Amino acid sequence: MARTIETEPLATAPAATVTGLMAEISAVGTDALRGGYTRPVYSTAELDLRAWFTEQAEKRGLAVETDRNGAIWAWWDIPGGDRSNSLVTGSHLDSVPGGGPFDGPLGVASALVAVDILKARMATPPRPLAVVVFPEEEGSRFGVACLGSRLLTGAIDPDKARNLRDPDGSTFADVARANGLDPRHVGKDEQLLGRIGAFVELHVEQGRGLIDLDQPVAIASSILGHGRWRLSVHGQGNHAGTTLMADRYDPMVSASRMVVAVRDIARKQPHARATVGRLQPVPGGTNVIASRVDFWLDVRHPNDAVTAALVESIHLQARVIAAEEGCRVELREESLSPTVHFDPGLQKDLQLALPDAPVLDTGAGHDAGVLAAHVPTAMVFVRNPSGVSHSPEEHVLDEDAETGAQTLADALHGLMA
Ligand code: HGY
Ligand code: MN
Ligand code: MN
Ligand code: MN
Repeated sequence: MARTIETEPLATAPAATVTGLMAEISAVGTDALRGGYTRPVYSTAELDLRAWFTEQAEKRGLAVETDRNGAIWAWWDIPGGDRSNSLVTGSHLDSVPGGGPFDGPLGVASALVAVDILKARMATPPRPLAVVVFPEEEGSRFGVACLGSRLLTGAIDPDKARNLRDPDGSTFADVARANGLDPRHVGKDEQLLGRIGAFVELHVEQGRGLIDLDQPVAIASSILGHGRWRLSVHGQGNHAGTTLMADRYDPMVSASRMVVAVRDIARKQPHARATVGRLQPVPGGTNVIASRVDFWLDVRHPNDAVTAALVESIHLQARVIAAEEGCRVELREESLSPTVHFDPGLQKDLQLALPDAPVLDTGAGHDAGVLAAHVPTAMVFVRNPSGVSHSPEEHVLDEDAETGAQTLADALHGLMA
């Protein structure tokens, strides 16, 4: 895969700017209640952004197709249209609840501008190039992160995917059908996967690495292994006023003790990250002692065996707490992604093109992490001066955004040689 990468001066200025495209994207899906953006897959906001992306791609003469799993592919074809050994870039448009403006959209906007830059340098690409938008990267609606890329690569069983339910109880099959997919056909797409020669995803950095190194862009080395588990704590639902304190089996108290235990157990393990970001009492009345509390655990560590051991310790401690509180606890794995090391050859190519760019790992999952098990994959990160992500404070400076797109264009250009 090693290729020399020469970059030529631009023939003409790029037609669009990342900042301009990001302004258009950021007008969609603002969340007045939480702040930031809330764009679950197939919500009105995400559908609006899909339409926006399709229009932007068609404006650039790209051939737009939606695959069996709902990912959108915008192709810059070579004469004759053979799409083998294609170069693919892109990211996602869905968000976490109250997310920042750049997580996902920056990679999509930068890919469109990179196409502009490359089109200013060449009439047709020596290799087919596609910009992809993967659905449900955040897993915010159906609970499994990177659902679209997992389906494409066969990393999730199609039946399990079809039966995933969103918080309103709609299944992925129902929602997929309502949005033009045939749920019977979701799943691994060998032919499409076989066309991808390399995948390069640009993403806002979701940490402080580039701030501390005072650099605008970085090349990714690896993604921390991570997983999601659902814990359900069962107690005795009852009346808040008539139930004496001594007569309570309150799952909210148990769950609260368990959340603190998660923090205490993770603190003892260097490099571990463990989070409970979502907790749901059932039925959820102010004057009701809950009968059940569901909460979701996100655990990450560079060593997959340590992740498993951490979850085991947390489960053990949860059972001890439940017993002490007269409750019962169940733990169920919802998704698991092993630690991913990106393609060394591709990484070397990028380092040739970007000699000043540091190499950083990341604790955030990405579709690139899923594809990496099947095709040579790399990531480029763009500085985030807030150092914060999955929050409205997430930020990218205009000049860094343009540098990112230029970097992506140069990297893709070099991979075309
Ligand atoms: O959860 C993650 O790490 C990613 O942002 N989906
Ligand atoms: Mn994210
Ligand atoms: Mn993302
Ligand atoms: Mn992600």
